[in-house]
Amino acid sequence: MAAENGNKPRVLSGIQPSGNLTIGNYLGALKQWVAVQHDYDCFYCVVDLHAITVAQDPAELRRKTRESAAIYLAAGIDPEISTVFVQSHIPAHSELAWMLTCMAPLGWLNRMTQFKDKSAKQSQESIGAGLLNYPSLMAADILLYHADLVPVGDDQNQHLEFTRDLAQRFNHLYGETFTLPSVMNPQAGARVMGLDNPTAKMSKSEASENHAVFLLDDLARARKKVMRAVTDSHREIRFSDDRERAGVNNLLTIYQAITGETQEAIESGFANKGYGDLKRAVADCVVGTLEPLQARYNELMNEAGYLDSVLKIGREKAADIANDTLKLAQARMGFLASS
Ligand code: ATP
Ligand code: LTN
Repeated sequence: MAAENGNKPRVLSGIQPSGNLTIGNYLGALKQWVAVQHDYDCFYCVVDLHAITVAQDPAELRRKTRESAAIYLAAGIDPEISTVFVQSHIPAHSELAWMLTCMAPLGWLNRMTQFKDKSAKQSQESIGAGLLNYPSLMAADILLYHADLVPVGDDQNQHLEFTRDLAQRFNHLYGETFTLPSVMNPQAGARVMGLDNPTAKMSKSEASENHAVFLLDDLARARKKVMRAVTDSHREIRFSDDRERAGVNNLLTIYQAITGETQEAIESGFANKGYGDLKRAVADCVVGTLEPLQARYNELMNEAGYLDSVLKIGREKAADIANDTLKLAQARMGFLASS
């Protein structure tokens, strides 16, 4: 069952409103979302149901949910072209997630590296079962819309494999129902590393001060974070898989993801230059990305009612599709239709 608007294949993706969005979220996800929106029928949601897999303060969650939606628009998502909505506004996500949870083998869930990483940071008694079941909810998000493509950073590739496997299992057991989605990773920036610890993925939930540049960071602060990034004791500026050189590689990757230049052009541009020059160049292009985004963000937030009206239109459009798919899946699974 292919999803089409005109003849455009469909795209779906989401970001958790679990903190301040980072340049990792921007380069791994948002930037691709903006780039594909004219060529695909795009659905972008703020995945608040995913955010509660770790404890959230209610007032803060509400605030971050609006803030995240506004950042999508400020980054260049055009709500006239793309559908922007909040996951919890559409109950079908939770309903299909439960059906999929019941079919998801524990063995598959236990193998998810995101679950292993996040659960290792908490005691068994404090980990909610939602953290383990997280991928079934993500599968529901994607399958409800018959998405063909899912633009994400590469940390999500395993969840995409899981989604395909689960969709295949459902189709096999109950008949062709879901489209099998493919993952879409950016060429550069699929995994931006922490500035203070370049062997760990940059994450919005990491508390240390110089770990991440946030999209709404004050520009001077963003610059300072880049200038303080961990490097190494070598001198040569080149891309490298060497763990010891991960800091410089990360700075070069951020530069490449923002400028779109080839690795060869970047390396020759930095020949005979020092790490200070590299950091200044990266800081300039990071600030150059943040500045217009923040200006649009402030405008949007000052326009009373605008964001809420975008989310309402998005909800209506998304709900129509999601409810149809849910009904079909329920019928296939054997639920009695309500009269
Ligand atoms: P959290 O720390 O709360 O788990 P996160 O910062 O890892 O969150 P998510 O909301 O889980 O962010 O991810 C949203 C999108 O951003 C996903 O597509 C994910 O792959 C991408 N993403 C997140 N961090 C990075 C990163 N460091 N580099 C590239 N892409 C990233
Ligand atoms: N699990 C994703 C966020 C997410 C998502 C989705 C991404 C939830 N549902 C559907 C793509 C499609 C993450 O980045 N942690």
